[in-house]
Amino acid sequence: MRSWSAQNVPKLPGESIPLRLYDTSAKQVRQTDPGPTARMYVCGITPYDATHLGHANTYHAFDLVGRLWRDAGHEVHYTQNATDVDDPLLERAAQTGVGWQDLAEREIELFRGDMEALRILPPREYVGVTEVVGGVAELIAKLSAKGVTYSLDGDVYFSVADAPKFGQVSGYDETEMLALFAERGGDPDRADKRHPLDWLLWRAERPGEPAWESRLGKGRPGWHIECTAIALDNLGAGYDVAGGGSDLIFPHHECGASEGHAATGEWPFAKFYTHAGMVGLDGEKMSKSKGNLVFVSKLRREHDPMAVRLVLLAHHYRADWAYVPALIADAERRLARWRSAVRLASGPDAGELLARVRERLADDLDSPAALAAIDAWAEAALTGGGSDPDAPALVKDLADALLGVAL
Ligand code: 5CA
Ligand code: ZN
Repeated sequence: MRSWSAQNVPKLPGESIPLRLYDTSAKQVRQTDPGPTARMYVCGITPYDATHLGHANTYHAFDLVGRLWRDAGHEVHYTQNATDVDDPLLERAAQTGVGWQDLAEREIELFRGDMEALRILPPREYVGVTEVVGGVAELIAKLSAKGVTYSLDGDVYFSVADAPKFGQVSGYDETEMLALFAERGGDPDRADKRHPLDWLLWRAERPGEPAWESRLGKGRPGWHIECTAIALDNLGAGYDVAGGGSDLIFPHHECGASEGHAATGEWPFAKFYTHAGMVGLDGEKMSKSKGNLVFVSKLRREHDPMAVRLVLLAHHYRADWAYVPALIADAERRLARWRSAVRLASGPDAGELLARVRERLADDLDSPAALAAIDAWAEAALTGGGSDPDAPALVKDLADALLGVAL
């Protein structure tokens, strides 16, 4: 599918610092160690409702990862999917009387606009699952040939008993796994499964549901395998970062990691499994199914999109937080202060500020501390401190390149 447009990213002077990131699987912050080309896969939207602030928080976090790698001189190979056929999308389409393809297309287009407005750099490949059903079926056939799957009335399951690394991404115990599996699209209670946690790879055609001809017969892919197939196809095994929100730790990334391991023999399938926190409203996780959403499209119509971005930057990416309107008001004030400061003819030397922002972001994306450092520089500049004529332009460039904020 078409991705979205990229803005130019200014090149910054001086030395960058290697990025350290929290790896859910290792339960610690570790240094990323990409080659000349850093490879990242981030799980995309299921396009049945507009982009909410929670989605934006996740894509924003991984946008910072890409920006820091770029600043360190790496090429960034970034791939994202869109789950453009799945049960929730089909259900919403049926409820609203809109064709499921039209619904997906409309919401993906809105998502592209939201991402562009927030200046989130686009993936090199933006892949709809419906574009790659044949390839996903090939991967499932490969898993079957390795003896890790079984069929149930034409559906194909991955047998968790044949996943020796299962549990290593999430670190969850079986009770927790069973609860989350049921909550997040799994079917622990289906009769005749060998184990309640066996997960669906292929769903045979059902009356009234979309289905594709494939070497597995007519049907459609299960959820987790789509991301394994798309990542493998575009990035290859052992890629640097698999990303998403923390609701994807289990079962999605757990199952995907075992699929990748079974298919390629490589472990870990991704070097880092990194997760953004959940954004909520009124004390609950923001989700399409609960309907408690703050839409990016609405916020960015009513406020400067750069203020929306500053709301995200004001929270550490791994924190869970709740949206309240005071956040956008604070962000607008900050944006106005920064803009006034970079329009001055001079300011305090910004070399130290650049080093500080790089250092804070390289430490597991400590964006709140990076904002505080820029606040302090802006305050000093606006109160008449400093006489460096190059400083305002450098601050403008660093906010753009490292934080994606256009001043
Ligand atoms: N299509 C699948 C991934 S393959 C999916 O989870 N789609 S989604 O539309 O439900 O979510 C898209 C991305 O936003 C995922 O990375 C998810 O973890 C993240 N996300 C969803 N809700 C929130 C939230 N309330 N806060 C933060 N991130 C969220
Ligand atoms: Zn995914």
